[in-house]
Amino acid sequence: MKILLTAFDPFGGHSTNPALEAVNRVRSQSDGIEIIKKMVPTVFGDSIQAAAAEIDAARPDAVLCVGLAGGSSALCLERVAINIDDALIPDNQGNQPIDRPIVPGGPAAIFSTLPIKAMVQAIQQAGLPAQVSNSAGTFVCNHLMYGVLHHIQSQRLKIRAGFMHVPCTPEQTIHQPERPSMSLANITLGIEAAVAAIAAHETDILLTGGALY
Ligand code: PCA
Repeated sequence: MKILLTAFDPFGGHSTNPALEAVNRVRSQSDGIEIIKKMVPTVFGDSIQAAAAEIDAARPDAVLCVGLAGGSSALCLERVAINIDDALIPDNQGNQPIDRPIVPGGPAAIFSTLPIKAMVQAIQQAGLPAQVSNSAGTFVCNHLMYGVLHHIQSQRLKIRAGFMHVPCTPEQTIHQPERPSMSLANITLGIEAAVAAIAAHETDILLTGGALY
């Protein structure tokens, strides 16, 4: 099985992006899983183009896009991407779209096709906090997730895809001690557990993962 991992370059004033650092540390080969890695720019449009080109060239069986969610305390498996860009901050090229559809006329939302519950469970079993998230935001991460899933749907590719948000590292929070963080080693471990769950589960398991509000 071949799995493509994508991660973003640093953005929004951060000097590093733990998603990228962790993806770079993930073992490239384990238990019959071949990992391909692709850095994508934190830029509306270009991020989807870069990931779609890599998908078309490498033809992976599954795609896991990884991004930073500053302020989150757990590894978050995104359930759904919505067809809207509404940027609170500019991307790395100064674009700041407001209420713009990602794909005009496209579906309002597209669900992850990865086994997110199994991935949450695998990460928890590795001893790390993980949860299903019901919103990937409206910045470049949601944009990429929607774009990748829409590309796969419209090209009728047999590829499962989805998105995982990761917390800041402790190094990023030294001046904001109240901000949650997770070490790079643990983020890497969590991604590896998630990857193993993708390979082990063709379909998802039935496990509570909803939210009351
Ligand atoms: N996180 C941002 C964009 C790039 C990244 O790593 C987001 O959550 O949209």
